[in-house]
Amino acid sequence: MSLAYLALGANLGDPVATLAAAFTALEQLPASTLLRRSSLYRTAPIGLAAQPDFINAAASLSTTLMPHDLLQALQAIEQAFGRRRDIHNGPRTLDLDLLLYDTQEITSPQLCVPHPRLHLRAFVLQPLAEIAPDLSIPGRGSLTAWLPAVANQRIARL
Ligand code: PH2
Ligand code: MG
Ligand code: MG
Repeated sequence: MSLAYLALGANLGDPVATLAAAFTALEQLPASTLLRRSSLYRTAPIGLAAQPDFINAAASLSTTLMPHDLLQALQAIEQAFGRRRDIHNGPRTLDLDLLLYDTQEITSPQLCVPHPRLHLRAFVLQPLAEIAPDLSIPGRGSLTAWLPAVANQRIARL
């Protein structure tokens, strides 16, 4: 069994309903158990400012899926929610990112774990800290140590 952490995000359509439905889809992943889900957070868009606020959340999963198989399963859920080819950092109906997989460091064309920007984003750090306050990020140290650096990024728990 491995322990994986995921980020959920949406800013098109009805993002609150989408994230609720996405959690249900995560509960139904094969060979996996959804362990924890964070609250939902309304967050300022990062990267491309001229788009709606995002709703973000985090989840933890115990799974026997290998990282690339888990990634494929997450992408299948994104597709089922109508995800189209994206503008980089642009608006999306549902984004499911694999943040961490045990303590593995993975760099492949499809997948980078830990997610290379997770420690720079309040919309990832804060939901993650809610469900795993003692988490450490391989190569980057304690999760909560990164929170002060993103205190200027707008985020509000719903
Ligand atoms: N996702 C992005 C780019 N910018 N900003 C917020 N607030 N939340 C996101 O999930 C997000 C973003 C690309 O995946
Ligand atoms: Mg993504
Ligand atoms: Mg993303």
